[in-house]
Amino acid sequence: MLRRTLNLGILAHVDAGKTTLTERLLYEAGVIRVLGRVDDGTTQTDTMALEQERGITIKSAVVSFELGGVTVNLIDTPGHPDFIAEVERVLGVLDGAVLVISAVEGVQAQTPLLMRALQRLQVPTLLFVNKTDRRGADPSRVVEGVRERLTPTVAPVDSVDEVVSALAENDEALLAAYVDGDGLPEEALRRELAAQTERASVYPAFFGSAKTGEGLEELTAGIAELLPAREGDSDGPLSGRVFKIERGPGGEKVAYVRLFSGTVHVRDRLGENRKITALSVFGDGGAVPRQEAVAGQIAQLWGLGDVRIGDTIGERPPGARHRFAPPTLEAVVAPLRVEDKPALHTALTQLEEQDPLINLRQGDRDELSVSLYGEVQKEVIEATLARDYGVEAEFRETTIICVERPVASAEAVEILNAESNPFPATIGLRVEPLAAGAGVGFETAIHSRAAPLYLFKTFGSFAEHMEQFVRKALHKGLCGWEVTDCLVTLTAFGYAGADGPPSKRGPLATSADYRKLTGLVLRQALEAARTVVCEPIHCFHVGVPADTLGAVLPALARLEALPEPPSIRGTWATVEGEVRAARMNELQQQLRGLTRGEGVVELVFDRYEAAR
Ligand SMILES: Nc1nc2c(ncn2[C@@H]2O[C@H](COP(=O)(O)OP(=O)(O)OP(=O)(O)O)[C@@H](O)[C@H]2O)c(=O)[nH]1
Ligand SMILES: [Mg+2]
Repeated sequence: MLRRTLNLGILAHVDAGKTTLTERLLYEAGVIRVLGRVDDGTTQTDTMALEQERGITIKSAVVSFELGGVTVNLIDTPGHPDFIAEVERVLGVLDGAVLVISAVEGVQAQTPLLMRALQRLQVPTLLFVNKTDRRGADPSRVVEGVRERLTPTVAPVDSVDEVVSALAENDEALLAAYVDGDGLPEEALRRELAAQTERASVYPAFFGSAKTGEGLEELTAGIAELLPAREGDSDGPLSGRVFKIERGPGGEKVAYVRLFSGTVHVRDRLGENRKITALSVFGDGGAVPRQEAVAGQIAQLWGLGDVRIGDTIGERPPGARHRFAPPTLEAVVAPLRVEDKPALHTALTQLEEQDPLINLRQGDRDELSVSLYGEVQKEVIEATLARDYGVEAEFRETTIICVERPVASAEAVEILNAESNPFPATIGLRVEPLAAGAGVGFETAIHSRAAPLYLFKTFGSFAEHMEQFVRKALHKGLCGWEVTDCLVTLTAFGYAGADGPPSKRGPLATSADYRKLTGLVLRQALEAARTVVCEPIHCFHVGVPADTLGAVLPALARLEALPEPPSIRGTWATVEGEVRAARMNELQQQLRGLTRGEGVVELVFDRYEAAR
């Protein structure tokens, strides 16, 4: 029998109460008899020892409960910005989301970032204003903040007028009917609310406390009525996405896959070195061993050898992907004992499978380095190496990762048989600067007949390979940094003997020839265009005891941070502004010293800017 599934992400700024809410939903659904607490390290989703000790979520985790004939897979995500990559991977597998906002703190640094991602991907989303039991909770002020900073179409469900006015933003006829007539029947209003929520054009808001359970009944009803549970096409072509990888107790790899279409069975082959040896499906409270998993479900698969996070199973799933800014820091990792070097390499390789953005690389002097979002992530990797792999390692000083942007447009061509061209092919590439933050685009301006079909079969596959070669070549720009924010166009292409009779053909270029020639030509184009090195700039939000402001503000000035005027509420002051990533570490350290350890700082990447 087929059941409908709702894959539901819980997202929020750090500490807003995602894990507590997840626990509460499981409790209300009868999956657990005793309510665990984050502060005691007893929740269902913060299961890693490190999560329990620190009281923060580090990895996304899946749990499941039944709600009116629908299997709801809840994905609890971390809120700390150092673990934003976990959120990024989860975004691609959701049918819906709950964005949690604290009723005391309101919209926080990470909230708009998450909301923008949900909006861009058009994920149907409910807002949950949590912690209404706490002193200082002010739900209507929070709704105002949401309206100003997140979306004008927030619909607080406890106010019919506000719901109607949010719905009317997208449907004027509705407002007319409401104002002219005797109001709308509640049933019609609910249907319209569900329809607009599914289109992500309106965002219903609920209020309550994950801690006390207040308001949970309404939220649960909202999840059941307003979010779209799906019944996928299990007879369709296989299509799924790997969004999480973990190691089982015996060190074996477990891949979490969301299936969008089709069915997988135990013993299915999903490619070379990839035979499913066992699988579990989320449902009935947790992951249950099964023989098959179908469209809509989340399954754990064993036996997929070299699988990596983000991999596609079968056909590429529908929908766009969202990428947050990549890590802006890097650090060299070295073992304390020299003989641990191979073990360190193995351990980091495994951690990279679970988090490719750490981008493990071996430097000039055989040093291993990784990319990082921040200090907490660094501490977590260090602790994981020691605990799970028995490798004591230390991180050298953290440095920033810059990018390069082309300054002007330029084109370069290497013609077949020219003296400067060691490869039996012709390639021309044009590089044009794009707006900051646009990323890399690739186009081909050549005729499809020019493609070397002896190698790539179709024009599409040829273009895909050329794009890969270009992207690879862009990894290292003129100053050694990744080149970004540019459009690269393939303007000329040819290979030996493309036109002549077979007997007259010279050596045919190999795939490796095309790759190397792409690198050569791209470099020439970049040299002509010139590049500028850009460094990461972060927004900071600092909270300090008001009596320390006199020391904090001059310190910010010394760090070249650009603070806005502080705002003071009672004994607490907050300051926002910008700081170069290169000075983030000092900012965090100095703040601790200047505020008796009470100061808190949040940093969110904002943009790259020409380095000074
Ligand atoms: N008073 C009150 N406290 C809450 C509520 N929800 C969560 N908390 C507390 O807030 C703190 C953070 O809760 P978590 O559930 O860990 O928050 P989180 O969003 O999962 O945090 P991260 O996963 O680290 O981003 C804990 O001390 C909780 O006990 C609530 O509704 N009321
Ligand atoms: Mg949590």
